[in-house]
This record gives sequence, structure tokens and C-alpha cells, in this order.
Amino acid sequence: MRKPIITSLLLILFAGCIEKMPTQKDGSFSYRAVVMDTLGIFEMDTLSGYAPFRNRLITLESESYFSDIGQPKKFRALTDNNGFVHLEGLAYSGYLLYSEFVDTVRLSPETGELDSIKVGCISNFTVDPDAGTGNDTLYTYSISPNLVINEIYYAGPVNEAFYFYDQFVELYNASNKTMYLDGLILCRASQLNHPQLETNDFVQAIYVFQFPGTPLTGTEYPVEPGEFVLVAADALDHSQLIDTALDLSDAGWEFYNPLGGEVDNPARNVTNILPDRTTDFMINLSHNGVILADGSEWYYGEFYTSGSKQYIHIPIHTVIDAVEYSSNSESSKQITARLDAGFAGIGLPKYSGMSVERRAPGFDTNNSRLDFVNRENPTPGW
Ligand SMILES: [Ca+2]
Ligand SMILES: [Ca+2]
Ligand SMILES: [Ca+2]
Repeated sequence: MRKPIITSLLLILFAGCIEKMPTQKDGSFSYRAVVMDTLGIFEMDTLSGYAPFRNRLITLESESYFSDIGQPKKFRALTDNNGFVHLEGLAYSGYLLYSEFVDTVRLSPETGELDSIKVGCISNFTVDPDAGTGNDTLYTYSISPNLVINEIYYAGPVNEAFYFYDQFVELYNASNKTMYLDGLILCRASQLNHPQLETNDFVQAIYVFQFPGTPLTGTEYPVEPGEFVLVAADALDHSQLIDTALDLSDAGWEFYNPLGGEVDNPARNVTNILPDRTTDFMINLSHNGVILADGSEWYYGEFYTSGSKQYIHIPIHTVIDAVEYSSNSESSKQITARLDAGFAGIGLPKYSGMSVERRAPGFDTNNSRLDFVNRENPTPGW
């Protein structure tokens, strides 16, 4: 995949007196947002060689404080004409920082045509009175020209009957060309912190469900640019059973396990292909991962520590997208940071009716902490 050409560089400086909790209003924060632009879209500051990200709304989201269930406390400010912003009254906490998107156009290096793209800044840092400086990790982003996992609804609806069968996975074609679902596999990641997680050439999975058609070459199931693909656990109106659950009767696809004796609804099937697996596609309500791969290759790996089942290995080179979520930011990673460096869904409770969705359709830096937001109301298929 082609790397984004426009990069964003955040220079983070601290000013003022920073004190610890419990005042909860004990830090101030200054920085300058600049864009490192090799395409000439932004007007350069000739002295610095960077273009100030001027007059743009910047948002800081706390990792420790929430204004509502699953909704991080937010602070907002506009950058000035030189890209500088200053915020007062910040509590001691880690923060995610991002700017609003700017729609712009560029001359495509591949086709010579005008492409519409989005650019901005994103980073994270800690207001830490002991260290006195911020985390100056730099992140780049663009809209990924790929098919991505765009939204996952795993937590279950608000209910006391332990109902969570209205789960769904939504895909999105963020590229500017037709993509094909033929033979793609959707997998539930294993819930292990594998000792060689960062050096294995595979990701561990426990389910493999496959779209019909031939992997890599099939063209029977197209997805147009900007189109969403909704895959429901079961494509039916779950609100008939639990009034807070989702109506997924319009889903184009559903996960189906012919070995599980489940109802085959009219929606087309993404089918279990493991002969020793009788369950439907179900993912954990607080920490798990979903892997989308091209379906050209997978194989049986090591045995479970108990029982006779084997983990499935999905070669990393076949993975199109992978998203790990966890309600707890301190959890151990289960998907390699090479595919996903962080967690979606921090602070998102079980049975809250909430989903995780990309900040904007297709927004992908391969760090779900940055890429996803918690949605109070899931948006299946849009
Ligand atoms: Ca099903
Ligand atoms: Ca069906
Ligand atoms: Ca959606």
C-alpha cells in the first residue's frame, strides 16, 4: 500500500505551571501544529520550511476523564494564524490530540488526475508534571486507499438478559476504485498475548468466516468507492426480541455457520469454513480483535493449552485490515502493533449499546486508539 505523501508534524511545547491531581485543573498546554507538505497544497513558512496548520479546530481528548459513559472529556481550541494554540486548565492525564479534517485536492502521482484527499494532524501526549515534557511521537495520516473495517459493534445492547446477538462488522471501500469481496475472510482474533507477538509472520485467529467467490481474482461481489458493507451476526430485526437491540434485517450479509444449526436469513452468507467450529461469529464484549484478510492463505497452528482445538494462523502479508479493541487501555496486546498499534473502544462498557467507528470513513493510521471513536448509537451500513 502506498504511504501517505502529506505528513503532519506536531511540535509540542509546554508552558506554565503544571501540578498534580486532585485539583483536576492543573496544566496548561501550548503547541504549534505544522504540516510537512511536499505537494504545495499549503502555503509554506519559508523560515521553518513547514506550513502552519492555521485557524483550525484542535481537540484534546483525555484518556483518564470521561464527560459521559464511554465519552472522553474534550477540550477544544483554534490554532492561530501561525498554527499556535494554547489551552489552560488541563488535568494530569494522557491525551489524544487531533485536528479537524481539511478537504483538499492534489494531482495524483499515479494518474495525473485530481484526487480529493483529507489531511490533518493527530498525536498523543501526557500532561505530566514530573516529566515536564510531552510525548512527541509523530503520526501521519491520510484516507487509506483500501477496503477497511470501518465499524464494529460488539458490546451488546442495553439489556439485562445478556443479549449480544446483534453484533456486526462494517466494511468500507475507502479507495477510488471498485474492490471485490470474493473469497475474503473475516476472523475473530485469538485472545492471547502470544510470546512472539511482534516477530511472528502470522496473526492468531480462532474463527475463519469467508465471503463466497475466488480469493484474489474473483469479481462477483463488487464494492464501489465509498460503499459500506454490513455483515451482521444474524441479519434479522433483533428489536423484536430485545427492544433496545438493533434492527439488522436490511444487512446485505450475515455470518452463517451451517454446522451450528442456526437460521439462514435471506441476507447473503459469510460462512464458517472450519470443520471443527460450530459456533456463530461472536466476539468478546470488551477486548478482542477482528481481522480482514484476502483469504488466499491460512493454516492450522499450535494447539490450545487445554482441549483439542488448534489456533488458526493468518499470514500477515494476506491481512488487509485488523482492529483490536479493549475497554481497558492497560490491556496486553493480542494483535501485533505492525497491524494495529493501539486499542479502539477504551472506556466502552459491555451492554452499553455503543460501537466503535473510524473517525471518518476509511481513516486509518494502523493505530485504532487514534483511528476509532466510541459511538453512542451504532450506524450499521452508513
Ligand atoms: Ca449468524
Ligand atoms: Ca443468510
Ligand atoms: Ca457505520
